[in-house]
Amino acid sequence: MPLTITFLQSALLLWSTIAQWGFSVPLRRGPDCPGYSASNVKKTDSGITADLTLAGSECNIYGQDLHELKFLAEYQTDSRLHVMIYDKAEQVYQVPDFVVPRPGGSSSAGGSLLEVSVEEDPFSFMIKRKSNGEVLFTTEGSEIIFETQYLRLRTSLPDSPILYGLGEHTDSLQLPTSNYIRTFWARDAGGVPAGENLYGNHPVYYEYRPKSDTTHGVLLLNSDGMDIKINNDDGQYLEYNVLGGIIDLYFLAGPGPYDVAREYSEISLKPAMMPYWGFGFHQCRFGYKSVDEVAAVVANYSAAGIPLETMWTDIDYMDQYKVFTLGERFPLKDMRSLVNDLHDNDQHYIVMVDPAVAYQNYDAFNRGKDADIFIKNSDGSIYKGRVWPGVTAFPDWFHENTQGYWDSEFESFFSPSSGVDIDALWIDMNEPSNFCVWPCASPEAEDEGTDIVEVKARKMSRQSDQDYPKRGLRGRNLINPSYKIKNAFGLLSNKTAKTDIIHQGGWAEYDTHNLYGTMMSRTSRNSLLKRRPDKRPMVITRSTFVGAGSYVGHWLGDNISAWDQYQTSIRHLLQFVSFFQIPMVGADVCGFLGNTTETLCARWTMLGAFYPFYRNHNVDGAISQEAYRWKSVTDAAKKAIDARYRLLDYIYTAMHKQTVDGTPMLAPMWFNYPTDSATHAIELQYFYGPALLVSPVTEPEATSVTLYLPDDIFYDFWSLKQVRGTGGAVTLKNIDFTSIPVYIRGGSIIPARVKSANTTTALRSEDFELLIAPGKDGKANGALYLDDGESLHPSGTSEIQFSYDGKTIEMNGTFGYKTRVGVKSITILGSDAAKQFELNEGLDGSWSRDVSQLKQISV
Ligand SMILES: *[C@@H]1O[C@H](CO)[C@@H](O)[C@H](O)[C@H]1NC(C)=O
Ligand SMILES: *[C@@H]1O[C@H](CO)[C@@H](O)[C@H](O)[C@H]1NC(C)=O
Ligand SMILES: *[C@@H]1O[C@H](CO)[C@@H](O)[C@H](O)[C@H]1NC(C)=O
Ligand SMILES: *[C@@H]1O[C@H](CO)[C@@H](O)[C@H](O)[C@H]1NC(C)=O
Ligand SMILES: *[C@@H]1O[C@H](CO)[C@@H](O)[C@H](O)[C@H]1NC(C)=O
Ligand SMILES: CC(=O)N[C@H]1CO[C@H](CO)[C@@H](O)[C@@H]1O
Repeated sequence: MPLTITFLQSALLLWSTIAQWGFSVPLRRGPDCPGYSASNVKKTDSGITADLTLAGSECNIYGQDLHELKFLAEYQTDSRLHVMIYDKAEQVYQVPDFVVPRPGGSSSAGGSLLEVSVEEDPFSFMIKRKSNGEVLFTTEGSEIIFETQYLRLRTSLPDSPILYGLGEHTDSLQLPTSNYIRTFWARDAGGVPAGENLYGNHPVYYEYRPKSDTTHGVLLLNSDGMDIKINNDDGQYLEYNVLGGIIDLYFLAGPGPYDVAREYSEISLKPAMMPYWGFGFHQCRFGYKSVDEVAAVVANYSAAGIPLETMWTDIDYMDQYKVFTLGERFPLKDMRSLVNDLHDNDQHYIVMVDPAVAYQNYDAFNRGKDADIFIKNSDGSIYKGRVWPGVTAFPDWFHENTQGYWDSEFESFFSPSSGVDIDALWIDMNEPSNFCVWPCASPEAEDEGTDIVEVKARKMSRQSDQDYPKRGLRGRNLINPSYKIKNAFGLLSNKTAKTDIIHQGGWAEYDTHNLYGTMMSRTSRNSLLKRRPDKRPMVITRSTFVGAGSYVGHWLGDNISAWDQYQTSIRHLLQFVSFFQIPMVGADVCGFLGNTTETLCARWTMLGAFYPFYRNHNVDGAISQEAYRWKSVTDAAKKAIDARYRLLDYIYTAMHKQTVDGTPMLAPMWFNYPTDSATHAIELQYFYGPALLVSPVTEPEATSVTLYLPDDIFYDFWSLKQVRGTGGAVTLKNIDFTSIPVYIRGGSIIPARVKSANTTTALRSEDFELLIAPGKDGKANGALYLDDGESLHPSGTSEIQFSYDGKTIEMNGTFGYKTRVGVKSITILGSDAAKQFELNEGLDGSWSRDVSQLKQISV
């Protein structure tokens, strides 16, 4: 197949180009340090413990070596092994359990899929897969360094390892294996190229081993700044270089990629279920200058006949960008009537809230000051930065009063009876972002310079170590540690909160910077729950850490209206949904920064319909890009929303499953075809739910696409025609700008609404049809989850399975959700034209029908 070869060759070419990006500095192994020797090694059926002692004189390369450590390996479940190396005194910072609750659990070596072993002198540890003895992780041959401000841990890996994860990044989905550095330090990073640190931090990787067809995962649960280096200059390895904290590793045995994702969800916690309406189409932009303009956009969507589910407002609504205020062009009376009109039409409203509170004499600031919730300098004064409103203070999410403060600001400002009655929330700038460049000596000055002043370390002021276990060693240089991670903003404190800040309770910003967005996320979710205790909150955040998905969704940040970013959005999205358990994710449709074009906007509007979170959003000053601005984009939006809404229950079901057991609702190709090596690097095609393969046109202005179809049966979603995948490339031509190639995977049953609607509320009264796409064995199955779409704890839910064996279509399951809606028809796809049959069954109890007895309604 020449096409296949060409396709793979170009993929390889692209691959090597990506692998060569940017990193001119060769990675070198750090200086040799003595490592540790183990004593008092105790092996039990549930794991291993040992004492570790520095095995020579201190090497103190980037701090001071700790002399006495402890090693703990515990089999927590049959597929999860926890390994910790921590200081004997337990003073070194550990990610607080109340931010990322640990799963715990105790199981036995006998039942485990993994096996841990240690070498005593020099100390090293090794993790093997028990079934085949394959070494998954080993520190042998590379001494562990554990210093006050530097940890180094290296595992050797097989040659050309197949690795994924380690985000948030915009690099290739399958990670480069040489000269590659991933930096973990939350950063406000608009429109950046690949290779730099971004908003969120998820130090977990997934590795596929082709020899055994197994996948495993490794999480380093550590929130300090770090560089993870992957290189092959000294054998192939992956090396953690961390600024502090402890070595806290979770090994997940898989053995399949979906298994690893589900196992990871036991640590990250299951994602929060989103409201049904959250899957509707959203419109936003930065730069709507008045409430009238916002209302006009809503009206124009309606006039254009494009279903708009939710209208958003960026920071424009505020008075001079001060949180919890309304600007003069957004008067309360008009805001309330906008929201009422939206609600009357079953539409929704969302606004942005930033963490930074203007340092000015106004209510929100004064109340925060009274509640003492702002981050403070060592002299007790409020720490100042500069964000949208000018000089700002930042809430300390560790402070015991902050939740109450945030709740009450929400309660009054977003009051249903007297405030702006929002339906969900958007939180931004929570890395936290600070426009003020280090040293930020006078945040009041607009032109705060970049002069480097002398960097002084401040000693942490604390009563005694004993009072603050696991909160961080004293006496560290919290501003300028000697090990330099590759933060694209340089110094750790540059353009964010100062890292020598000590939060209430004794935690240093140095150690907890990467948690700021997630702590704000949780606090904000709680505040929404306070307002509407029975309703599922939807919060969309920018900065995330391990576990954030259990509170919030995420938009991919400030992208550029450019074709390459449209492409990047796919791999960026997959990271979050498939690897990090944050499923409610989407990129700004049509692009954020710069001017979009009609063709890009049309394509992106089609693609966005297959993101979990579907929102058009644009920057201030750029040309307008609402879907109704161009004829082709209007057509694209109508067609895309029509398909998305008919499939809404299908994807809602997939999301529900992820919230229950961690099965990713979106998957990269290789998750479904791991043994097909051609799928490993594919990042422009993906599965939307278990059954739909999305393969958009990706090249600028192109109307054709060459895609890969594995050896399997597929059906074109639009024409319902069978397409036999052969494990090779397929070139599609004449794909106009209002089309997107989508395939149904053989073996699937998709419950779809018969008709779309103008709102998701109206959609809920439409009947279903079943699209039955038999696999190679002629069989198919699918699922449908139903609930009221909005309750936090719905009183009745239905979990329905459909199965088809070639003759009989059957529905069974549980039927707690009462609905008048039923299943009107089934459409059976095949090598001939699809056949549709009348059905008229309900969704309130099991049934089974012989297809040969059904009345055919079309040929
Ligand atoms: C809404 O549509 C009208 C009529 O086409 C147009 O004049 C106006 O500029 C549009 N406003 C917005 C905000 O889209
Ligand atoms: C801070 O970031 C700016 C880029 O935004 C850079 O020019 C400057 O050198 C950085 N300063 C430090 C101290 O890293
Ligand atoms: C966007 O288009 C507007 C209007 O044509 C133009 O004034 C502006 O410079 C453009 N912006 C960019 C970033 O190209
Ligand atoms: C949606 O509203 C438009 C008018 O704006 C109407 O023409 C169309 O029929 C409606 N669609 C549905 C599915 O109700
Ligand atoms: C429903 O049917 C499927 C396939 O026939 C079966 O695997 C499943 O156990 C059944 N579930 C219930 C709740 O009866
Ligand atoms: C900071 C940044 O580059 N953000 C996003 C821009 O858009 C692409 C795709 O939409 C994202 O993947 C980027 O991460």
